[in-house]
Amino acid sequence: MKNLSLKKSKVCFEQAKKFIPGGVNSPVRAFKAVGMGPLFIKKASGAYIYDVDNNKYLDYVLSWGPMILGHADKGVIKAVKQALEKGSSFGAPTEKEIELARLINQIYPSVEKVRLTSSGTESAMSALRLARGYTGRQKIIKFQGCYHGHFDSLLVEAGSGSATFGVPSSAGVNKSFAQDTISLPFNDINKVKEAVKQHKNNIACVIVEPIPANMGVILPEQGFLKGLREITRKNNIVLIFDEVITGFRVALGGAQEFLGVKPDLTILGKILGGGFPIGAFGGKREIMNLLSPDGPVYQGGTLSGNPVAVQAGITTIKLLIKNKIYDSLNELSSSLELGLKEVIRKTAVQATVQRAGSLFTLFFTDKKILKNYDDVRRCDLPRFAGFFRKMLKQGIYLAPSQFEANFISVKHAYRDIKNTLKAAESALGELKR
Ligand code: KE4
Repeated sequence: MKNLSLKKSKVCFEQAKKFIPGGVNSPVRAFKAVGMGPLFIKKASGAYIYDVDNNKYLDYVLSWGPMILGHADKGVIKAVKQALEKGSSFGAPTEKEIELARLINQIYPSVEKVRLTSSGTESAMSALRLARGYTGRQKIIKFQGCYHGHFDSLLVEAGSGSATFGVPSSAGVNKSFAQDTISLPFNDINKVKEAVKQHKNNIACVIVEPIPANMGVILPEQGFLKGLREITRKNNIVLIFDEVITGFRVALGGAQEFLGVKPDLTILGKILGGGFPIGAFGGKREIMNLLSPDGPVYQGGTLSGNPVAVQAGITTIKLLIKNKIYDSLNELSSSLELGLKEVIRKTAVQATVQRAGSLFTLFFTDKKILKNYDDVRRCDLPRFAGFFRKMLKQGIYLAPSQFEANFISVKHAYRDIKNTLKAAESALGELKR
């Protein structure tokens, strides 16, 4: 397997570290979990991404999800250019925000009203405050390995980057914050029942990734989400679905459409902005009406509803609807899953694949099914890192952590799947030896 020339990325990394903590603006990009320095990217187009050493890779990270249409989609770029020519930010309401809010409500009927923000973290943080304001209660329930951005209350046994570094709870998070966060194993409805019984009437919300992707892709067991819905409804607890990854990904209407369970509040992001900074939180009118300026729960943002990001989102969503992408995207994704399972069988490496729509993770484990964070923590992380590096050398750019998901775009073709499977067979074969 040829060695990659990453000379320029290495030089960039040294320069970046002089001015930027860890040389990156988001930890998981540092590639620490895969034992190498990060790639510095020069450009991307369609399903491909190019680094500063002119290496070309098939991209399964897609900016951690947003680029479902592929990079540099011509329709999105044209619409964004036109929006940009009218000015980039006004700090005042625009008609386009009404159009995007209406689109979200049409696609997510549970979202009767929605507030736009600039990131998933900002949306999760605001949704939590709103749930506490609405219920007058303090405690929240989240699930180990689920990640909802870097808000203090939610950086307790979180997934994604914080799991990647084995730092489930971040430094700097006040004990008082962590004390109000009850972190339970995903897929264990009895633990939820026990926690609700123990902290009766003091739980404001349950926040969950309905299909967790920040500990790799974990599938909800039959009845788990329905059980959450029943328990929260019975105890007047706000059920929050964090659909920042699953929204517009596993189905146009996200996991709530895919699995048929409706939350009280929904958090959106990533695809919603088509690659531009955006987040959103929304849900029942009676809850959302508590938000300032009409209600007592304060929330705001300079660039919330930014006209350029909003236009990118509207264009992206309209293209997803017009091109009816989900059946063919899911078929392509299924062919990759089945192909990888066949390669794992042939090479007899201890690994398995879990997928939801066009979201998937290859786990290095002897387990047939991974149900929660503990299962993922037992994976063979060094073997994952070796597999990642061998795939990268063959031009396949996977998510650089066992605790992340991979994403497929409409620009990935069957020949790309074929090449991925060929590279995986060679990489797994080498790992086996
Ligand atoms: P942002 O603040 O990064 O826009 O969104 C936070 C967030 C909230 N909820 C879910 C389910 C998420 O997955 C995320 C962010 N996802 C990570 C990747 N797993 C973003 C990548 C990064 O942190 O650099």
